[in-house]
Amino acid sequence: MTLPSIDADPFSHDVLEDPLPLHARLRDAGPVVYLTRYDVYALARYEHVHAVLTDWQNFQSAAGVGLSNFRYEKPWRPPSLLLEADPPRHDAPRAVLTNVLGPRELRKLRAAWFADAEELADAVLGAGSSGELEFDAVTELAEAFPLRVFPDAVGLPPDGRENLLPYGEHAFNAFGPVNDLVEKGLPRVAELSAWVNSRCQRDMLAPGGFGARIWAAADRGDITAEQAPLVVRSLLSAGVDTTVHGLAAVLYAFATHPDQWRRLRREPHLARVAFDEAVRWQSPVQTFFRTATRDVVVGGTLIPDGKKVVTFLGSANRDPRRWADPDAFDLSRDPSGHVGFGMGIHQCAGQHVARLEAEALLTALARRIERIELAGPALRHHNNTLRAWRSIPVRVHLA
Ligand code: QZP
Repeated sequence: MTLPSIDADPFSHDVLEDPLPLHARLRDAGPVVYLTRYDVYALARYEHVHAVLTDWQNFQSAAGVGLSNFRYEKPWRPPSLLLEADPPRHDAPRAVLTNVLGPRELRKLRAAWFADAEELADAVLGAGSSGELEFDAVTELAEAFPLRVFPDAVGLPPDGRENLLPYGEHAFNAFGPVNDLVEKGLPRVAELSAWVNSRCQRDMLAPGGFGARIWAAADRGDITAEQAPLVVRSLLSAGVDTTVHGLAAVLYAFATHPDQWRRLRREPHLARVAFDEAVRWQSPVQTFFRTATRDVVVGGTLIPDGKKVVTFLGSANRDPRRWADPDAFDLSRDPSGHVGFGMGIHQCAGQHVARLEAEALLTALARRIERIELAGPALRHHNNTLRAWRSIPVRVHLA
């Protein structure tokens, strides 16, 4: 079989505005498609995305999970001990973070985060009032809620928290090519990195938080004291923008699917399914790369040693070979098995945190809002990795 090749740019503004046509084209062209512009092998079908993500022996992360190949290029920051590492080096930091962000630890946060969501909902919607109002669901809810709960849970001091979103924004752009999106971030990289790195130190992190628990793991010898700040850095890199755009995705989904909102109001226990279905449907994290560690065959195609492959998570999550009616946002569906949180040994370590945030916020909103609809055009925010929103103007009718 000859390898289909395409010269499209997945990181062009056209595609970032609406990636779905490119996804369909890639899936239909074959199991593996060569992207001439970047000399990488694209996987866009569920079966092959899943296969590559669960095969860390043949597809390593230590050469970087963006376009840049660390075999040949110097990374923009010291590589992550989790994301950009393979077993065995990956395993101790991963075990520590999995434990710190695990269900057991999160049960302690649950009541506080539900109360925070109630407070935020009251502040945005006006306590006790009725009628209708309009606001931007991105700034007022999707950004406001994670910024209210997550930095406190990490144990960050109050100053400089406004740096978290711009740092994440650049980190996610930096997984793509050095295009205009990366270039516009460059002037602030040194300053933002210095701020983030300083906050990873032990004396910056309040007792009881995720950060202090990572340092406690270093005291126990589960990781070294040199590793601890980099594990904290993973929290600060991956923990904010992702949940902002995950929450934006589910709010957009409900604003455009009034029947599904009515169903959530009747059956509020569906909040968690709704969030996972929105992560499948929008895939806030769109692409991740791996590097072939040897000549390896996928879907009948040889991928040469050292070459980059790019997995299109958003495409796998709407592959009609895997999902019935993939473009529908549907609370009746079982979205489990989606690759929006990745798959395999690197699958999102913070997914329980993200789900808890979503459950708290949706529960508070479902109690108060009878109907939510778009009050104007929702605007995309272009990022090389994130499927993100700049603005989602909504009108809500209060219960
Ligand atoms: C970013 C890190 C969607 C993700 C890949 C997000 C992410 C995860 C980990 C790190 C950064 O460890 O720095």
